[in-house]
Amino acid sequence: MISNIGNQIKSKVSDLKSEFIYRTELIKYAGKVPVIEERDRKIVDALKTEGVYVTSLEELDISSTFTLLKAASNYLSGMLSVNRSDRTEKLPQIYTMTDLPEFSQWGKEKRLLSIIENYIGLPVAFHGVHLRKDFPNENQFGTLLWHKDSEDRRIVKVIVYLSDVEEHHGPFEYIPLSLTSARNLNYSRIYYKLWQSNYVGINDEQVQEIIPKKYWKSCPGPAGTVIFVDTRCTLHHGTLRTQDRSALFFVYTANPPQRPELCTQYWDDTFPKPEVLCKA
Ligand SMILES: O=C(O)CCC(=O)C(=O)O
Ligand SMILES: [Fe+2]
Repeated sequence: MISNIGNQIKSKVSDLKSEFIYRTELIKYAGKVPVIEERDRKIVDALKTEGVYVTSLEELDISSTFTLLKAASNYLSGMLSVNRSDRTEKLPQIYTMTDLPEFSQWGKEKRLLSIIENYIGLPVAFHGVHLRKDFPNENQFGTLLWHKDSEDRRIVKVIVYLSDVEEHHGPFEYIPLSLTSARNLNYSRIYYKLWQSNYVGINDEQVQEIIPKKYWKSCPGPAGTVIFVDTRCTLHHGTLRTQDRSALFFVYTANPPQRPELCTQYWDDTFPKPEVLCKA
């Protein structure tokens, strides 16, 4: 009992220490973030106020986009078109593309890194990229449940839709930061429910009790839609779908992140690598 309390105190002290170091680093680094173009400022501002910014590959105009899309469509054609598993919960098909230069070069484009560094406020780490196909499901589980990611204090995911995403393809959906920020009463109510779920996530009905559906923001869009989102601070999920959805997920945190052990999944063998996909 006493040793349990002792451990809790130790862990609290260590949390406070790491929070203090984080805040000090933020202040030290404040004047050192890279200069960004005026047109990119709105992405950083939206991440701070809304938690999300939706744009397109065309608007972003990154030079290696063509190479990225060509490689992505090549590998996509080798992925399952249907998930024939007998399970009632059809898991997404996820491939780790991080070792392939066509993917990682896009993810490491200086302009992208600068935008993300301005938002995170510290030197950033690009952890990797997943190519992901999500299948129809009838019930919410996994990332179909509302949740917050936990790799770091701020996490940026850049999601690129590779197919048109309408309501029935299950778009990414989120709740604007202002409705769940620490200053809002909803914050602790949501937090309590997430805690009760053991941080696995909560379903639509549970969220609706706190934040009416009319405030939820769904992000449908044609292939090439790009979503910048802080998945740590923003309550989010993928919506239930009746048709497949394909997308790329690029992942960034501060370097080093708060929980590096959770970031290895973006480059290690947690998910298969594309060698197993037959090239078209
Ligand atoms: O499937 C989605 O749209 C959301 C996935 C998700 O929760 C994430 O990448 O953090
Ligand atoms: Fe997530």
